Amino acid sequence: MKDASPQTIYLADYTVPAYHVDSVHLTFQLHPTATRVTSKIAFRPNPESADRAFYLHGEHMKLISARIDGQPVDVSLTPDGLTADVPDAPFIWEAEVEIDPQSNTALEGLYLSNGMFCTQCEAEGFRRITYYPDRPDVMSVFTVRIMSDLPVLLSNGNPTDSGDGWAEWHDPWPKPAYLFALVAGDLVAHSDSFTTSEGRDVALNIYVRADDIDKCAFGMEALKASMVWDERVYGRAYDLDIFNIVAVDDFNMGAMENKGLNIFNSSAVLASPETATDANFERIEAIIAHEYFHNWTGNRITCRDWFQLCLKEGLTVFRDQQFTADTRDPAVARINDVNALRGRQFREDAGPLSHAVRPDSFVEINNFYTATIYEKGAEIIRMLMTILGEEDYYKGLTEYFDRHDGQAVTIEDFFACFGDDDPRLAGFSRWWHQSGTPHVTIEQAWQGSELTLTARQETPPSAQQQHKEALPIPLAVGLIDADGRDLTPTSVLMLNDTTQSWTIDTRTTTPAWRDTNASASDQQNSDASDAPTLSLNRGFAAPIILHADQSENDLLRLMAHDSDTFSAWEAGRTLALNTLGDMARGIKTPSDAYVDAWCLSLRSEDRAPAFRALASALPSTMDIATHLKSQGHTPDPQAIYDARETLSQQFAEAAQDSLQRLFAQHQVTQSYRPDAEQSGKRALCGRILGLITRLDGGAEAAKQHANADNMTSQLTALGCLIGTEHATKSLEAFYQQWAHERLVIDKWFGIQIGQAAPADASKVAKFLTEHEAFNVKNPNRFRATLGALAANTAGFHTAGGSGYALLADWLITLDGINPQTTARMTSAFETWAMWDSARGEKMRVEMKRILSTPNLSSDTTEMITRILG
Ligand code: 0A1
Ligand code: ZN
Repeated sequence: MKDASPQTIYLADYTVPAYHVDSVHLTFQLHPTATRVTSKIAFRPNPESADRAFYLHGEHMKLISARIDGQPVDVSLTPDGLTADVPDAPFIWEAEVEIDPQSNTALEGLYLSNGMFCTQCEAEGFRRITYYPDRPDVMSVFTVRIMSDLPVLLSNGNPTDSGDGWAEWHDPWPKPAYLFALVAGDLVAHSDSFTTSEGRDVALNIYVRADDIDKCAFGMEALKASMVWDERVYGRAYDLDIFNIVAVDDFNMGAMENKGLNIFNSSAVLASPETATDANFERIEAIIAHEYFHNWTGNRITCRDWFQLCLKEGLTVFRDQQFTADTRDPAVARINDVNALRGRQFREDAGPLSHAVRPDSFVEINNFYTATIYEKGAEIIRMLMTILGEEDYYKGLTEYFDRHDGQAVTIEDFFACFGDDDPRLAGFSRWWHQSGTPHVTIEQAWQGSELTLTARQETPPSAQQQHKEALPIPLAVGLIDADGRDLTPTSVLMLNDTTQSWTIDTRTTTPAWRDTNASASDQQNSDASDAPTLSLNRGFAAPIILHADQSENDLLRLMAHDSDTFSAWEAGRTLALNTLGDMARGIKTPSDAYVDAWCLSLRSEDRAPAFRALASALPSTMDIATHLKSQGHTPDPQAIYDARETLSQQFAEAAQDSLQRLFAQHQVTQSYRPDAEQSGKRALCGRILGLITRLDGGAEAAKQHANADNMTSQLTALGCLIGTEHATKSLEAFYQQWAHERLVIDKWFGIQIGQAAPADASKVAKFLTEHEAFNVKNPNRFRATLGALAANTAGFHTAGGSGYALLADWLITLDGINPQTTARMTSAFETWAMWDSARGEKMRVEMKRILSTPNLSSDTTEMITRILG
């Protein structure tokens, strides 16, 4: 068990490690219930530390023996480690411990997954393997000997020697313990090779169970593309002779960037056209890139302490977003990024879990692998690039790699590489320290042909930070005329103060913005229909909530014509939010102009199918609820659900005449490729099939479901059929067809719950938790079931509270098995204050019930306590 009274850890308390580690030798004698780990570690007192206390982390293990410089030593065991008296000079520590991988259901440290030994050491899993100073600023060179009868024995670095029943690995690059990895199993490899720009030949392998060998080719291509991209764009080449990826069925997160031995959740690497959807392929490509890019941003340069987590995660997410934008359609990629940011990070930042990208304190670091640290962290790097321009951005990055290679550093070290005193970056570091999403209100005023734009920013106070300062916000602004032509190129206006104004004379030949002090308030809004229209926050250059109060006409113009594809989508989304919000409140029906524009956009040959698929989708129930809340209304999830249904039906009827034609026109006839072009067409056809189903009761979808030769088409059709008379038969057929494929059965669980009508969702979820294929110990299956319930907003938030109770029951059960996944899933309750008081209270009651569970983990305790506030 963990320490019973978890401590809050403060950034301000950081001190350098008392000892350096010069080398680590580990020997593993693998056994399912009694693995012996022998360590031989060379310690050296750190002259920069005044502290001589010798402390090693260690949990969940039995100490067999300990020696210093060959002599047995007495140690004092603490609940989470040990202390000992040590010489005041370099010394060799040797210890033997015993651990039990089989009973390790937490999936941290060394554990067993379907007979395969594997490890997860980030953030603090290594301390479950042996006694060690388990902190990221202790970096060392590791040599690892694995003894086991299993045929494949892997660790970090390069293989150095092997024999019957053993293998040895050596990693020449100093690394913190969180990047340690070991795998042993009955595995087969999909192999390839790569020659780096520096001329190094690298062996590439994806290790999987034999059944999965046909699902590795795409991942391998993605890996090679990532290697090429990082050399081309960031000048970073790979640095070992071998790069291994292993697919594991039981894994808490997506994947892990262990040096030279990435371990992946099988859902984040295995794919074949028959078993994986286009969205799966795209996610796999992004995660492979992400983990590979960590080799430089995370591994070669790592974090000094866990408060700096965004240093590696925000930067690496930004790099994987750039890679996806380069590999696929950049506008579509950006829309997907922003949808994810709003859906997870804005939501987090608006509630009780709001925290800074670089927090000042935490209890359980595992609870800080958040959307804020990852996604907002990436947005900050994006803004850095927007403000500095590409050339200076890459110059700063090169400086960072040159200056800090081999070190464990801080956000300040990173930021200093861009020139501490660059006036363009004044105040920029606040983005890392201040939590909350800034609201920016835009007013426009016309005087003749002159337009004055006034921007005002405000970040609402949050529980941990009452006072918020103005942030430097890059506002990317365009101006388009009545025919939709750009009057100016996109201009980046820097909003540094609380309020600022800029003026532009729209009649000059090359209109340009200039700073003004003019207040917009005494001037007139233009109501001339031929006045130019502002296109705001183009490309979502800043992660802000914009209040621009643009007219329906302006939004329709932007939706149809904006040269910034992201902003065209954004205008359509704003129109949809306004419409659905009003419908949910029962105060308005959709305007004809909006419905016509939506039909036009579905048919528009000028835009890529992938874009049209996104543009024709309605904002999520949660997005609409958030929108209503920001307008001061209490959202009713059922009313929002009904509004979405009504509008979708209206769209289907309005577009009726063109649906079959569009559906036929965009069918993919070539053999399956998961690339941007084909997947865009399938996404559009999927949208259209949803509309057709509203009109034909599912006949077309049932046909597609029965005949599909790829998972995207099959699953899309199955999703359409839920709620129709074809549902039961199709779900049964799907299960029979795919019962042997775990990742496909996860989809089967997820789609039934995710697409269930509100009144059915928790009943379906409960029924499926009793299904023979449900497995509480497998995080993917648990998420596919209970996570899908939480994501079905109207279904989870039914007025009776059955969704809340079911989730709470299962989180209580899971906590004793896997605290990390339990804690992450408590965020389903983070929106309690958004709903009416009856719902909010029911959510609080369930959270208190969880909290009162005897022996609740510190992970879950921290999360629930923070959410309750
Ligand atoms: N560093 C990995 C994700 C990861 C984080 C934490 C984990 O356990 C607490 C596991 C994996 C990444 O960013 O991909
Ligand atoms: Zn990462």
